[in-house]
Amino acid sequence: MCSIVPLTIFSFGLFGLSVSQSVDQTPATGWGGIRCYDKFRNPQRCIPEFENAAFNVLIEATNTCGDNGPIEFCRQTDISEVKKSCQLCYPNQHHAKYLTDFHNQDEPTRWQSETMMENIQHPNQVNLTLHLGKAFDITYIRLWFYCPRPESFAIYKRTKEDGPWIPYQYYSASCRDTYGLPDTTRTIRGEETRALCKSEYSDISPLTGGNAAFSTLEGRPSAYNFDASAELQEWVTATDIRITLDRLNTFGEEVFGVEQVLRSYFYAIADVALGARCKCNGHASECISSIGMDGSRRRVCKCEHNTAGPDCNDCLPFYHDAPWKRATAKNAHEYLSYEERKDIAEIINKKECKVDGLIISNTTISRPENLHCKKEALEAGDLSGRPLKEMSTIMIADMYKLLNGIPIIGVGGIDSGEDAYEKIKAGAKVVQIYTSLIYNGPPVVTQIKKDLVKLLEKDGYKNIEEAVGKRS
Ligand SMILES: Cc1cc2nc3c(=O)[nH]c(=O)nc-3n(C[C@H](O)[C@H](O)[C@H](O)COP(=O)(O)O)c2cc1C
Ligand SMILES: [Ca+2]
Repeated sequence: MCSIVPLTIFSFGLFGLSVSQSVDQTPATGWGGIRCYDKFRNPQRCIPEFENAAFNVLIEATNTCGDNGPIEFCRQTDISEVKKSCQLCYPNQHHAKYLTDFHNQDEPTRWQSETMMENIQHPNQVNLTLHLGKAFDITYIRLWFYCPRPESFAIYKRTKEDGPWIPYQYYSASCRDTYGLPDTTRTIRGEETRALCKSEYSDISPLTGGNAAFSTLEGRPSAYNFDASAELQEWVTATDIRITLDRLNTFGEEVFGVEQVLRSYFYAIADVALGARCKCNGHASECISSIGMDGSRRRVCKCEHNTAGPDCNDCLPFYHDAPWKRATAKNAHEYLSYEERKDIAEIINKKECKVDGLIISNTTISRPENLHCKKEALEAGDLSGRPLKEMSTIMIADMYKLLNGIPIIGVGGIDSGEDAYEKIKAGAKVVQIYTSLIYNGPPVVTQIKKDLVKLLEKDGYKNIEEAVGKRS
């Protein structure tokens, strides 16, 4: 039985992430993305725009002031005198939706927990959980407190919706006692996906308006070579974020158990921002809303480069000729790399694989610079015919050197006896035409054969076989 392996000349590749430390308050979207094709329709690594992925996404809170009926809370108004002014909070007044809403910076809306009087202090904890609905590449997580920053709190992430919670960062004035970790700001190579504990944000001052910003790549040495670090690419990935508020900061006077004092200790946060890009592995410049089978709305990458899946993490059906890869800054992996071509040749060369021939190549989704039809070049779809000729001839010559005599069927832009001869000299034993047949009809075959005979004679070859692979 005869088997033929068509070898398409495309493949896919990887991408990195810029480190941003911006902590602006809740912009719905930020800096733009990068398109997947340049103006000549050549593929390039693309990325969706930078955005606040938490904006208007509902955070689940395990405790909210007023949820169990109105309760009284008192505000710390001055550090030295500790004056207290008390008021009630009502159901929905400090709902978790106010963590991610759009508000006036001067009068921010806020989520607030119950107070120490309702026993929210350590060892009890309050959790805030954010489900993103898909994977994002997280650059920073920023919290804007409306109370003193907690004495201890932690950030966790999930990389799959049903996966385990993975520690991302601990903040504590008592790192050792509370989390069993040293107080550090840097990791070392080999331990770059370890969550650190920092005491940086754990002072009781300021009493309100303090920020805590966690930059996912800060203090991690491979951040400067992010493209090559599979470890850090995984580290920045998250589908869900959880903040655990573990211990309230106090002035210490709560030990006397005075109700008004206990009512002055609670958690309150005005804003949670997540600086991130929708994770599309370098194969999409946009993340769009999609309605699932169950009617639920979620975001998915608008995949290009013949990829598919919510994160462009797979090849489209019938585009599995090359293995799936992330796109890199240097290479969107449109073409098979030399290593990949070598791998393919190695398999084909094995006798037990029983491959009788290789078709090189199929069409291209790139747009060579010398295309005359600039307008049509902007349309989506594959390109065949003359613009493909040189690309496929180069691929034939390359593969000819790697194959141990497995016949190559040369195809791509053959229009004349001269074109066919070029393919033969590059290494093709047989040639195939498609586009030219459409434009010129069957007589083109007779013409090609006649011209080919003349060219072979001119160079002193008795038959096609003798000319195969003779390109200098
Ligand atoms: C309209 C059209 C349909 C094609 N359909 C197929 C196909 O079904 N399977 C395949 O392997 N190649 C297909 N090809 C690719 C051709 O076989 C050929 O590899 C490619 O067009 C390059 O050769 P050409 O420049 O002579 O057209 C198609 C090409 C065109 C233009
Ligand atoms: Ca708010």
